[in-house]
Amino acid sequence: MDKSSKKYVVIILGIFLIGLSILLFARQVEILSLFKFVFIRVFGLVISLGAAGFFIFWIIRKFHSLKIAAIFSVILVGVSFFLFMPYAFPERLQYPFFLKTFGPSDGPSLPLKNVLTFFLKQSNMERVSDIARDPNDLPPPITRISPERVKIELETQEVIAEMADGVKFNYWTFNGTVPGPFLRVREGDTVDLTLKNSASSLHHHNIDLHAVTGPGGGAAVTNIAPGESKTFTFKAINPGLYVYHCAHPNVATHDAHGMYGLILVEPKEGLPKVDKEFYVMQGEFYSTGGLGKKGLQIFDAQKMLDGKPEYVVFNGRVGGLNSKMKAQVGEKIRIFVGNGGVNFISSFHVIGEIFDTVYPEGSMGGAMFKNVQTTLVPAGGSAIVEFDTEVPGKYILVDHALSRLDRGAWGVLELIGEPSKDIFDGVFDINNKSH
Ligand SMILES: [Cu+2]
Repeated sequence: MDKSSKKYVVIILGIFLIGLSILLFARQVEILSLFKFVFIRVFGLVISLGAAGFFIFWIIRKFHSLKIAAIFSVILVGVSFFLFMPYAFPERLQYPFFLKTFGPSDGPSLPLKNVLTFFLKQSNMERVSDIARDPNDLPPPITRISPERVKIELETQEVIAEMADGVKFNYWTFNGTVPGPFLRVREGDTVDLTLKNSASSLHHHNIDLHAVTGPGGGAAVTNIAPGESKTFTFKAINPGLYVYHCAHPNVATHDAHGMYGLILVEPKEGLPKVDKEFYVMQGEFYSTGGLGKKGLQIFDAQKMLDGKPEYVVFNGRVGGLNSKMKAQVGEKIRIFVGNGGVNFISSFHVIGEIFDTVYPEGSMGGAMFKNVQTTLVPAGGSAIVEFDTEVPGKYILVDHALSRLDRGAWGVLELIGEPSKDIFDGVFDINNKSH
């Protein structure tokens, strides 16, 4: 190898090593990992075309003039770029790049401008210490006997909070928690709902309440840019437990960031009295980093399309219900259960309890189920379960598609009181911490 050939080899090797170092570094820094797909493709393209051009130039130069060799090389590189560049660069500046989908509206890509703004401003973005809505946080039963005009105000907020220890997510929320507030109205009420989008948001939002009869469940008339607010009015004509969620395109992307909650339309005659009510909502979260990967996680649209969440949790985070659900033995319990999805159906079950009554799919006025072990909560649906409590101890709420426990889909209800040895008697294994 002559001296000039050695020089070229060193230059090409150098470029290769620099590229490799950037790639390895990019894996550690989230913002750079956004560009790894583009970077790999463009880097590969430039290297291969450059090498091909140089090779053709070298071959032709051996038998022809410098001028002909140069012209042929430029033609080759030009034609190659013409053919390959449309595939190497994204059509629109969206993240993730190259994602092609066929929904009724925009796909799950996020505007690249918002992604970059997020990373530039994320240090100033609001931090929420506990993203989980307290399962005890719901309004008391409605006691009035006539319909009224009710005002509801909600604010869409984009925040950063922990999914698990050290695992951070950019949540999009109603009022800064997942799920959003539990809304409670009476059948026949007329509701003026005002939705405000926080000025610090990076995305448009809206609200679709399944309790609404009308276009988009309200979504069609509540699209709001950051800083805007809109009001619309609906009459709650059907009793039931309904999901509300953001339905701004891409709907699945907004829901998979945590934008959902429940609205109860109590029947005219009210619900039977219970001693304690809880508010629990399941949801899935899709991150590029695998289960348990620490740091600020990037939303993974491909995993969402594939239905492969990293986290399946109750009330927005791993352990979102823990140490919060307590009742006395003898109390009658009602749990309002919702499922924000976006892909899974929940097989809701409380280990060690039997649901005395289930309002299947949150329906009211029809047949109720009695003595149920596990009930289905569809994506974008609900269920109400009621049960008497007889035996003290820890009762674990699960999605009985049990591998989801390891992704976070469990919570603990603690019953405090005197043992009822006629119903349950035995010696606990002191090494087993699950009771
Ligand atoms: Cu939204």
